[in-house]
Amino acid sequence: MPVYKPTPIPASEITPRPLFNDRRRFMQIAAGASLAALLPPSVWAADNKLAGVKNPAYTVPEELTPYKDVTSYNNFYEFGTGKDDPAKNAGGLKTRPWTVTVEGEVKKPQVFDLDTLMKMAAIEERIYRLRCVEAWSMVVPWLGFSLAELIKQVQPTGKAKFVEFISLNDASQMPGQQTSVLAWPYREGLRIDEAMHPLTLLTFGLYGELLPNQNGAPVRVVVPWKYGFKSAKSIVGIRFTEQQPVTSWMLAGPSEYGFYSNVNPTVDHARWSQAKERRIGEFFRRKTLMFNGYEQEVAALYTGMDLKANF
Ligand SMILES: Nc1nc2c(c(=O)[nH]1)N[C@H]1C(S)=C(S)[C@@H](COP(=O)(O)O)O[C@H]1N2
Ligand SMILES: [Mo]
Repeated sequence: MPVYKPTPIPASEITPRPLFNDRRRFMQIAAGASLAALLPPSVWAADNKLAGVKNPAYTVPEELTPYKDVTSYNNFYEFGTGKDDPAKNAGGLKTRPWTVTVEGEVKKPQVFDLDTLMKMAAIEERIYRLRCVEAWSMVVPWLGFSLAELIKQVQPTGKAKFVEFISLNDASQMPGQQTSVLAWPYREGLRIDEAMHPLTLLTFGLYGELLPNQNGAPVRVVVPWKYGFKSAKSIVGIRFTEQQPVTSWMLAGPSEYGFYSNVNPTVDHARWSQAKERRIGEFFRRKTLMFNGYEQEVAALYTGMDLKANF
């Protein structure tokens, strides 16, 4: 499977981190003053901003999780297993140039470069809950468009029953890949109707800017009714298959991480209850909602299915 191995990148080519990662905080500091006037042109050009039109159909009534928490408390095992490892270790990830290879059971297989991909449809801002299998959750203003836009363009064949997502495999940039804590590359998958569901977001940014590396730059999926690990980061491949893909987490713990992994307060994880969760920044735990609160939208995908057996 050498297809996704990128050419090694010399350290000299690694883009420096932008000077102002926390744009909101900077705006507060600059309150009243014109931001552009305060910044030399080179710094302004290095800004990672990404515009998205708010889509009022996709929002939740809860408060947003602060930017600082969204970008400093992460799971991204390619950069280490600690929650603060991705923010510490992902700074050097080279996210341009970047391509996503779309292949398998499609009439129009294609290698998209990132810029082409980002222009495929209008970027929207959607506020989604994301709940980790470890019973914490966040509310994040993501930027992207429905993955369905891409799927329609490549035209799946009649045999395409599943979609597999393959993350970057490059131990020279991803120190966590020097250990075998997971089977690399990180692989995830969805049934094709789940992948086509309008909620499934091909995601390029959050909080008005391009994805920080620790959140899966330059492109990831966000599947808000499933446990967080289904939302694969730093994707380089999307493959359409007839057979259900075997994911990295299924290999790591077949009894603990199923293919579906829908958020479900009535089906416990093998080692802990899933009935409640802690919203990052809150003290009291809240009840976990069926399908993470997206029951109205997605329950029909699972009509007649035993969700205990298909965990
Ligand atoms: N490639 C890759 N994608 C990944 C992971 C990972 O380790 N590697 N972790 C997953 C898990 S367990 C969660 S909860 C979410 C976290 O996304 P966030 O850091 O943007 O909140 O990313 C998911 N995507
Ligand atoms: Mo997670």
